[in-house]
Amino acid sequence: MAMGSTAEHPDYGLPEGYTHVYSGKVRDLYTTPDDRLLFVASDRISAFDWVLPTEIPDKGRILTAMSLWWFDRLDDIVPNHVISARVPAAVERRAIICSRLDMFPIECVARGYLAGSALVEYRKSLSICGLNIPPGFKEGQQLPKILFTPATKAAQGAHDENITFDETLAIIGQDEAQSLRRLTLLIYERAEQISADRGLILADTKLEFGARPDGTIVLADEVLTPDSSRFWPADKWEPGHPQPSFDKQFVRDWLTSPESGWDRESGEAPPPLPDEVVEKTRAKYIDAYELLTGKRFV
Ligand code: Q0T
Repeated sequence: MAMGSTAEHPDYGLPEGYTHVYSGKVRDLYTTPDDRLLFVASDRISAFDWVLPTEIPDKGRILTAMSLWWFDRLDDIVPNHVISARVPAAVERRAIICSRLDMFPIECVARGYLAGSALVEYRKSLSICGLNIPPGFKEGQQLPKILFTPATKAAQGAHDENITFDETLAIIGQDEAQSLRRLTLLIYERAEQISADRGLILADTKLEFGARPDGTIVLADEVLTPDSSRFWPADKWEPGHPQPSFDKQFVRDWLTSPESGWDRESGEAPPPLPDEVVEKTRAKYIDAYELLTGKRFV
């Protein structure tokens, strides 16, 4: 699984003085010798809540480049945690040096379209995170207004839990909750506009924020990548059914095909991906990067 010294986290062959602090499904965080953080985007890919046993070459580099591109386009709205893209050679172009923040324990999600957990909640309650939505909306349809739908970060393996704005207030306080909502909606609006200019619908996006010691709110994590956001080609958008995933559709289709021999309900780990699925998926990540940024991925 391309993991290193322990089964728990990868060892990229980083120099001495870099200490592993945390790993998510597809990202790894290390402290640096000068007390900053090294945020590494791995080539791991997840699907159906599993981290797959096969990596997608360059995925981490593509998503790092995309995230940096977006941070640049948002920095008049909110400062971000990026200090530098100069990182140890072992993680060249797939990592950033970032500042250590006190993270808010809230996943800040903005949604313009009905998909994912919002669709599930809407069908159950005609509401999302306590916000009422009129009946009759179809899967994938544009919502009557952009929603801030916060969630609490679940332990690894579990799903994030959607919460109401009042619950958010109770966790982080009124001022912080209002600031995070305002920033999340502003960022979504900016990113949606930029995406639309490139022929993409930004259906939703998940953001994470932290605070500096002086209280300044800072945008952290990785932003507006296909791992954190739903991008749909506008010309193929058709409400009423699930929209194909921009990046992971080949993976999902193969895993659920008889060819894979995998039963999603079995509880068994998924099998390795065939080379062709890996290559087509890599090409989709590159397409997304090039379409959005107008730059070639080298
Ligand atoms: C964090 C302090 O998914 C996460 O990390 C992926 C490896 C969530 N997470 C973020 C932090 C960050 C960031 N980003 C920061 N700048 N300062 N903590 C911790 N976990």
